[in-house]
Order: sequence, then structure tokens, then C-alpha cells
Amino acid sequence: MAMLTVLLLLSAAFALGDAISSGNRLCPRGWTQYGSRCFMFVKTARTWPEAEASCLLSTEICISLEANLASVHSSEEAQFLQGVVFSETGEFTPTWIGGMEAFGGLVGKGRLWIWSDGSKFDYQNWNQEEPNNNGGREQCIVMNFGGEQGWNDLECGNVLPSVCVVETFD
Ligand SMILES: [Ca+2]
Repeated sequence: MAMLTVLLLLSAAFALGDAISSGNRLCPRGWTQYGSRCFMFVKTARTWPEAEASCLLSTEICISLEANLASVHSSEEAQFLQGVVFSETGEFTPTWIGGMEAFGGLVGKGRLWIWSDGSKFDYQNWNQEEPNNNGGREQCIVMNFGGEQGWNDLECGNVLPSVCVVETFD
């Protein structure tokens, strides 16, 4: 009987441990958690496609994280990302995020913007007069642009720092 009690207590303790750890999701080392996601500023200046590829190659202890350039879904999240960049560079440095124009502008009227992580394009933070597709080749989104420090569409070949995102994990 005593043994059974001990076993019951042990299993209760393990169940409790599971509950605690499931509410305590983690970010890889060096990444900053916001909500259910983890972000990392990448100082090395790259083109947008090179920056996205670099996020995809992110690893943690030899495990591929398959991160993407960051999507942004609220003004609070946009401000959080500005804070991440500011804390790393001391200023509001123009930085690639994961927004890009789908289908190379072949959608006709209006432009179709998507996030490279596949999430819904449900928030935008364009500067006034943007996105203006200056020169007809501005298909990637940069944050912290100009005096307004909002978003601008910019040619994807510009080299800039970037911010990656990955989901938290148990
Ligand atoms: Ca523009």
C-alpha cells in the first residue's frame, strides 16, 4: 500500500512538472521572446533574399531552426522590434523584415504583400507615401525607414541588417 502511495505521488509530481514546463516555452539562446515567438537581430548587412536564407540556416545546438525573416502582426510587435534593433545598434537602423511582394507585381491593380513565414499579412506600418514602388522594382519591406521610422518598400538587392523569427518551443 505504501508503495502504491509513493507511485501515485510520483506520477502526480510528474504531471505537475509537465504542466509547468508546457506553460514555459523557450527561445534559442540569443533570441528574444515576444508572445509565442522569438526574434533575433542580425547585424550583418545582406540583401533581402540573402537575409531570408540566413534566417533559414539558423541553428541551435546543431538543430536547424528553419527561422524566417520576421513577420509583424501588431503595432505593439512593431514597437517591440524597434526596441530590439535600438538595443543592438543604439539607433533606429533600417532593417529588413519578412514582407515581400508576391508575383513580382503581376497582380494588376493593388499589390499583394506576403510574409516569408507564411503568416497572414494582417498588419501594416507604412510611412506616408509608401509603398510607392519607386522605379518599379521595390518588392521588399524595410522597417525603421526615414524620419517616420515606419515601413518602406525598397529594392530587395539593398544590403541591410535584418531580424529573424522562430516559434517558441517546449
Ligand atoms: Ca518605397
